[in-house]
Order: sequence, then C-alpha cells, then structure tokens
Amino acid sequence: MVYQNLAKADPELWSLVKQEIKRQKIGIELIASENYISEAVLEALATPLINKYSEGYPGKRYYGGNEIIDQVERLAIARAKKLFGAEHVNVQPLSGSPANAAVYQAFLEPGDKVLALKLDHGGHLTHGHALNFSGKLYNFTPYEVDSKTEEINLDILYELAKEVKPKMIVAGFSAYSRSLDWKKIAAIAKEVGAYCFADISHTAGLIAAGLLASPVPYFDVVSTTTHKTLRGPRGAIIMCREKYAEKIDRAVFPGTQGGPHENVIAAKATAFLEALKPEWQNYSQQVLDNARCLATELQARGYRLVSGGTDNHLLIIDLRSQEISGREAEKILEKIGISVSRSTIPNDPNPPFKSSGLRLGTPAITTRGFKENEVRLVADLIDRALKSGGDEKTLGLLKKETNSLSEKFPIPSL
Ligand code: DSN
Repeated sequence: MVYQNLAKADPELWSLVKQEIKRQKIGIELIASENYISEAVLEALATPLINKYSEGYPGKRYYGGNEIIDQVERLAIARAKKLFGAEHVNVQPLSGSPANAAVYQAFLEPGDKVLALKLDHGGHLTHGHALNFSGKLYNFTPYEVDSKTEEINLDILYELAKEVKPKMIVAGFSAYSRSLDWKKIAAIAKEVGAYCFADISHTAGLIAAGLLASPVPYFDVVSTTTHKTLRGPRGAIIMCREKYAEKIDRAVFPGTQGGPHENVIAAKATAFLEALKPEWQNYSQQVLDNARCLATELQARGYRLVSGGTDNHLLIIDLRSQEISGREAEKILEKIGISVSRSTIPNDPNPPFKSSGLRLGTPAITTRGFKENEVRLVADLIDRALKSGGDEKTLGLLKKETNSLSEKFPIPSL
C-alpha cells in the first residue's frame, strides 16, 4: 500500500504509522486473536464507501443515495451465508462486543438468566463479566472447566442447566484450546428451554475451512468477529435462523448501533471471498499444524499447557512452575520482539492483570508463511527468553534472532 498523501499531509501521524509498520515487520505476532489482512482487504477498507451514511438495511435505508451500498452489503451477506451455510446473516456489527450486545438484546430481557464459560476458565468479557454490560444487565451463572482435564464437561453443564433453567446458554471462548460438541450443547439448551448462542470469534476461520465443527446447523444464533482466524477487517457478523432474522436485525439497528461502516462491510465481503477459495483450507490446516507443533515443542522444553495441548489455533502455558507471572513473561517476550498476551489459567491464583498464564496463537505467523521449521525456532526463542532471568544482553541477542527470522517472511499488506 502506498501512503504518500498521508505522509505529506500529516507527517507527525505518518511517523507513528511507519514505526508501527516496522514493529509489525520485524516482530513475531503470537497473539491468538490477531492476524494480517491481505492487500485486497486493506484496499477495500480505504475505499470511499466510508463516506456514506446507510442506517437501515438494503432496500430500507434512512438516507438517500444507497443504491450501490445496498449491493455491497448484499454481496457481503451472500458470501457470508455461503461460507458458513447460515440462513440469515447481519454484517453490520462494528465489532465483537456490539455483536454480542445485539444478540442478548434480541433474545433476552434485563435480568434474564444466562449460562456462559467463566472468564478465567477461557470465557470472554461479554459472556457475563461483572464489570461488563453483559454482567450488569443480565443474570449470568458461569460454568467452569473440569478441574482434572481442564476441558468443558458437558455432563456438568447439563446438570447446571437443569438447576439454573437459563433463558440462554452461551458457548464460545477467547482462551480455550479444545473443540466443543456443538450438537450436544444445543441439545442441552433445547431440553431446558434455553436459546443457544455460539460465539465463534476465535475459531471462525477454521470452521469456515471445514476443519473444526460448526455450530451453525445446531444453534439459534452465532456471532463472530471477522479479524481473527477469519483474517478479515476488524468487525463482526451475526448469523441466525431465518425465524430470528427480524429480531437480530432490529437489535443491531436501531437497537444497539446507528450507521454501519460500509467500507468495513466491503472489506468483510472481500475477506469472505478469500475464505471461500480452496487455498483457505491449506492456510487453516497450517494454522492447526503450527499450533500443534508449538504445543509439542514447548512441552518438550518443560512447559505445562492447560488441558495438555490444543485442538485449535491457540494454547495456554501455565507458568506457575517457571516462577514467573503472565505479565512478566509478556514483558520479557516483548523485549525480544515477540508479542503474546498474558492469560488467566483455570482458578488462577493471580489477578487477571498479572495472571499465571500466557496465551499463544498461530494465525498471524501462518499468514506470514511460517511452517513447522520456523515454529520450532519460535519455541526455542520463547524458551531462552523466559529462562534468561531478564538478562538484557541475552534478550538483546534474542531480539536480533527474532528480527532476522521475521524479516525473511514479509507480511502480505506491508
Ligand atoms: N480481545 C479478544 C481476544 O484477544 O481474544 C477477544 O475480544
């Protein structure tokens, strides 16, 4: 992408953008929720579609001049439906949290009971955390992972659902490395008379590739962000059965949002087109292979992983035996140019800001072209950094190794 106008018009901002481009180029990105968009998606984001107000939906807008915008939005909807086999798709949610706010508003009244995975067991803020709108507005009961296997035990969920009798069961996570039995969760919800809502933000790209099971055939409603494994622009979509289409659309607009960002909707359409191509499966398979390789390599170096491994694109290291907190580990890796996010582990003895775990994911490095050989080098860099005791000279040398490895793998859009 050429930015010569920005560089000329706003040198102060351009200098910051250049620094961020450099940081991305020379660093290694292991944050499980991040990825690199293609040049085509980046160009779609920079189109003049951003200039248009289009409150409403195709054919029913509250502003004139939307005849082309309607076609853009219909294109995004059609591609998303095809990609996920969904009956109805709303492509307007600005991001994951607004999407989830709309889902709750569509199906629940304030105070209604909801079951969702606890945050420190891998859940998400919008799945009922006390400080989030979800936890303030609705009456969430958290379910936990099994204390021995550290996996979600659906028998326990079933008993809890019978006891609580929620109006909704939420399935989905932001820090859980195992797959979910969607069909069984939907059956539990049906039996207790609850709506079932899947938030597949983390795994949507792998589901679209057909490599992980999809909740779409079984669940009432499914939300996903578009910028993680799906490798699209920052945003979200909601999928639901046709019978809930009106509920969902009204909850997005006018329920929780005003004007949609049509340039982002255009970029979503382009990302969906990319995910519909046969190459998408190869990419997604490599994301999974790289995650398994990273897990094995870290275990071989003595690290304990929550639940013993991974079935998806992410893994959580339990750092307690390393006598270092998640926050300290994140800082050390930052010093050598590797970005990760600290994570809680189930029943974490540390508060979330400090935490006892690290969450690592492989979508971004895989987009860059890393395969198992590079993943082994990454595991080695992480291990040497975490065992360096913070020695600045060692960390300086490791940073050089990070930079020279990453510079061999250009980022598509930079
Ligand atoms: N912040 C995202 C993540 O890192 O998983 C979830 O919203």
